[in-house]
Amino acid sequence: MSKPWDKYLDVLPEVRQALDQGKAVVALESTIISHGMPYPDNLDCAANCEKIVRDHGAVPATIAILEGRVKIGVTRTELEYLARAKNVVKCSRRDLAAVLALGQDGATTVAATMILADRAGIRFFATGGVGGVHRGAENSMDISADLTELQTTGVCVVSAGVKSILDIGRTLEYLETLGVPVVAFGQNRFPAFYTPDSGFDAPLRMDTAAAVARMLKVKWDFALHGGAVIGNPISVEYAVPPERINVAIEEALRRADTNKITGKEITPFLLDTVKELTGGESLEANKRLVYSNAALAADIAAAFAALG
Ligand code: PSU
Ligand code: MN
Repeated sequence: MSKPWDKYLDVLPEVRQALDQGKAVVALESTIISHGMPYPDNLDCAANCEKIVRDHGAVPATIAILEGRVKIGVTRTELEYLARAKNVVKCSRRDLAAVLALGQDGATTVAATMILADRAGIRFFATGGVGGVHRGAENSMDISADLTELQTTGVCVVSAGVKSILDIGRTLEYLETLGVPVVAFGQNRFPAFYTPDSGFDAPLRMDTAAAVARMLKVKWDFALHGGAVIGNPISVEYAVPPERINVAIEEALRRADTNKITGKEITPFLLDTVKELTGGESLEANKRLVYSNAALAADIAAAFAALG
């Protein structure tokens, strides 16, 4: 049965077929391409993610908006465009309708990618890190719309935890209030993006993709709508040593403050500044952790599909 949003979606044939046949599909976001990494690392990372999802038995669907059309899956040409273009709007929930109505290009955040994945019938999604409660949010009120999206939209988000540029303790508290399951994969601690240990215990621990898939099956069978955060720790060989990353983050936060960077600009600014301050080490870590998340999301999607 057709839905009112179907007319805005262009679903790649391969993705359409996989969805119709109940096969595993993994959504990938595009803010990380247009605003999270420089060219050509962004293109390299996005293309490798698609390959890794395939190698793990699922079909990748990179989600973005091009000239007001929602792309559920992009072609190589479209991916290259997203990686190079300068005027792609960072698009979260509040921006979606305007970007579509105005016929603009939009790179979708975790929140917006979740919405579009959900409308297309995709339940699993891999990213780098979810947005969260920013440090100093008690004054700035800067809390990512990713968190409230997780409360309502039924998509499982596999991330490397919450970036340590954020207030991780408050982010976990907020997710508890919203009723979002937060799982550390294979360890007790919730991971912190560039490093495997945030210093906070995760509320849940699971050790297999099948266990995560079973939890989501029960959650959604029970009409407990909304998503889940799976925190997949970066492997130690690719992690940035905590001393180094923390110094860089403190300095990046100072520069953001001095330059009065706020709102949607702050996360891209911090990522770029941390990259510069670590001599590119944080970018390499970012790519590696996304690859690991793409693999795990595909494993979970495949395990979920096998539940029937
Ligand atoms: N993960 C990365 N790099 C990124 C992001 C995630 O490795 O750039 C993006 C996601 O799109 C996420 C966004 O939704 O950062 C958070 O932005 P904000 O803090 O403005 O909500
Ligand atoms: Mn914000």
